[in-house]
Amino acid sequence: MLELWHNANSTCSQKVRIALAEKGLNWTSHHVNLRTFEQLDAQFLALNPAGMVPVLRHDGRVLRESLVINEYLDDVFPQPALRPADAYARARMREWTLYIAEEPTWAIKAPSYQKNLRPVLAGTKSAEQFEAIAARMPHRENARRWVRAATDGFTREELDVELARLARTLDRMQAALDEHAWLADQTYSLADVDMAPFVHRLAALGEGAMIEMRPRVADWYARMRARPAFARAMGFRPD
Ligand SMILES: N[C@@H](CCC(=O)N[C@@H](CS)C(=O)NCC(=O)O)C(=O)O
Repeated sequence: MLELWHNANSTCSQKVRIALAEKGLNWTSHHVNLRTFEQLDAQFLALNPAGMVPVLRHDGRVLRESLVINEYLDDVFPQPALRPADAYARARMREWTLYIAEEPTWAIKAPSYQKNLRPVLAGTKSAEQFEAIAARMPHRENARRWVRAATDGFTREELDVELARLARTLDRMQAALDEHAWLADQTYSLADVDMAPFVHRLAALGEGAMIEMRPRVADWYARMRARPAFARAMGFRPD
């Protein structure tokens, strides 16, 4: 039995939902409401002490970290393959998935928090109350960003620094897509699966021009959106 603790709008959860959908797997949803801090409940922290989604449980065994979960899914459910057969291309795919976990995953947070979180949080509590909630968040850097979004908000300059990081990611994609049809190779892989939610989020944040000005990336994004697995994963809504 496959169970996923996740959130509809979390990019890292979307990565795993795309992989599950590509493989046509059935799974049980445990939707974690990040706005009401269900990720900080003792029950959830017992599953992931980092207080973050996604978490996968497969036949009672727990896994965290979206990039690890997606490789695991491809190991256990090998069809259709989401990793290139060739060892070099597979290593290139891992370069991408690691880079995605380290760079766009973090760069997207400030612009996302500013646009999506700030309007619902700002003014609802005092700075001390927000600090008290953030004190419970195990990931200190994430807690700092969250308080910032809830209180003063990010400055234009700070947001531009993060958008410049994301622009470099798109440049890197454009260069890779000049070489082959998909990010790691001629074949679709976990590199594409893991990247898709971040490009989609940029578009949702009103930064679609960043995508459109890079034709190979725009074409890749159109091909991603055309995949039924992408629509299914992104369209997930909790009951
Ligand atoms: N490295 C982790 C990052 C997971 C992550 O950043 N999750 C976010 C949602 S996209 C989260 O759970 N945030 C909880 C919070 O903001 O308190 C992974 O890839 O699984």
